[in-house]
Amino acid sequence: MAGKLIVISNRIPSEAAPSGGLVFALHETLRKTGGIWIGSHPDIADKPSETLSEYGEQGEYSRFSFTLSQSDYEEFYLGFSNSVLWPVCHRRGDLVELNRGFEEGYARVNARLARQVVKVAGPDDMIWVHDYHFFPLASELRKLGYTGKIGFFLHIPFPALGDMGALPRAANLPHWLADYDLVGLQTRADVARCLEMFRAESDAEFMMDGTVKCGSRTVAVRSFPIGIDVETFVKAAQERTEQDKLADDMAGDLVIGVDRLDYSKGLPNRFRAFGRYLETRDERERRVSMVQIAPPSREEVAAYRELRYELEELVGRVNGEHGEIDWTPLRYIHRNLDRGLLARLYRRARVGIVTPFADGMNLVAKEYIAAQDPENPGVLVLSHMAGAAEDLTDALLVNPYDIEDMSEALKTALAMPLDERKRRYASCMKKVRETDVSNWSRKYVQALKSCPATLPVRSAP
Ligand code: GDG
Repeated sequence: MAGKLIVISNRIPSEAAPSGGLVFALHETLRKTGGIWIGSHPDIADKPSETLSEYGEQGEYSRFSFTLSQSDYEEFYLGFSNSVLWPVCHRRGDLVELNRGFEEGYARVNARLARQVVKVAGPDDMIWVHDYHFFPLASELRKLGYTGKIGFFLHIPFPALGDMGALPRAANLPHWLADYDLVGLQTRADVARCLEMFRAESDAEFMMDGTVKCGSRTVAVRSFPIGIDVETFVKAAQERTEQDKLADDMAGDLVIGVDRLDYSKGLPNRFRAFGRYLETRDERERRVSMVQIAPPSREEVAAYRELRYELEELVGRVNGEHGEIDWTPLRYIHRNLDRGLLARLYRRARVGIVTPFADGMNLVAKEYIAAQDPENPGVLVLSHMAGAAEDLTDALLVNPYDIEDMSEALKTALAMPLDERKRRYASCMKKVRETDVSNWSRKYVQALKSCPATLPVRSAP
């Protein structure tokens, strides 16, 4: 590559060797190519600077951060990103909170970030922007005359045209996206929704090579299904520590769920389905317990707080109705657990349950598969609405709105014979390996590199 790679994401790890899927993959990519990683500083500043600052340990590549003020945090991060774009992309228009301040904050932070980025980016560099916090960043960079290649990757679902109606008029997704050279999405279904959006634009033309021409700009829209760092996870799941004796002591079979506490993840219906399963099971069968790890997330947003109360009530109800003196069927942990322990819990669990209403990919589904013992694997029960269902077609696919369907799938999974479990595991594991996160970043960077250069501005002045 002639120039350097510049990665921009909301979060940036401060440590020299970060662990964990996406962060690890971006770190490895940058280590190989050299370049810059830019992300927001965790501290709030009174007056955000116009220039980036060095952040954390500098190694084979540079790390820079930008700071947010309190109003940036409230309007750009909690507001427009997480109370407008997140619900719209996850089909929850009812949870959208519109507020002119949110729009202004989003525009202000993106415009300032573009001014900061052009100070470190040259025309031969490639900029790779991550996620919904930065949809308009390419437009802002183009306004400043930046002519280099800019790619975007959306980690969450691309919204349906109908759901975009809940966005304020200032949110001009087609024009924001046309200023990128490559728009990467998780699944083929996301690509179809994105193209449908462009089809509704009067100035968009569809080219023979699959790209979309908008004014003088040409943008490619392709899917790049993300995955996990498979080998590290396989190893972590096999390790044993003193602490794990606890997991072995848990009587009966285990069903595991691991999700940030987010309304897109379908947790209340999952708990109801487990309650329904307990109601219908034969008392003489082995006891089955569900462990749900749900670390806190975005608690400053009202919808997240309300979900927490709803879950606490449901856990109480399920345990009250079905628990015994010596058995708590539903164990709910509202804390962040160690990653190694998670991997080992996945391996111990007969069933992994992942039931979002909408999810860009869902890495937990892939982690559960990677953690299994190939000789005696557990079964993944997976919502057909998670992006991962496009890859993992041999999981037990369920409808997350259908409590009975999920409860029956739990029963099927728990009773599944070994040969069928092995067959389904082998098929899913093949996909998990194919989409390993290092392949994902390599393929994306390669595709961005091969995009032909087009004019930097959308339309002639
Ligand atoms: C977004 C998209 C897309 C969870 N609890 C703990 C913990 N986790 C880890 C999991 C997994 C990660 O967090 C969650 O990743 P997901 O993919 O499931 O979901 P989002 O956070 O919503 O991520 C999603 C992803 O971006 C990547 O593109 O797949 O669709 O929404 O790795 O294991 N990790 C630790 N303790 C916990 O308690 N250590």
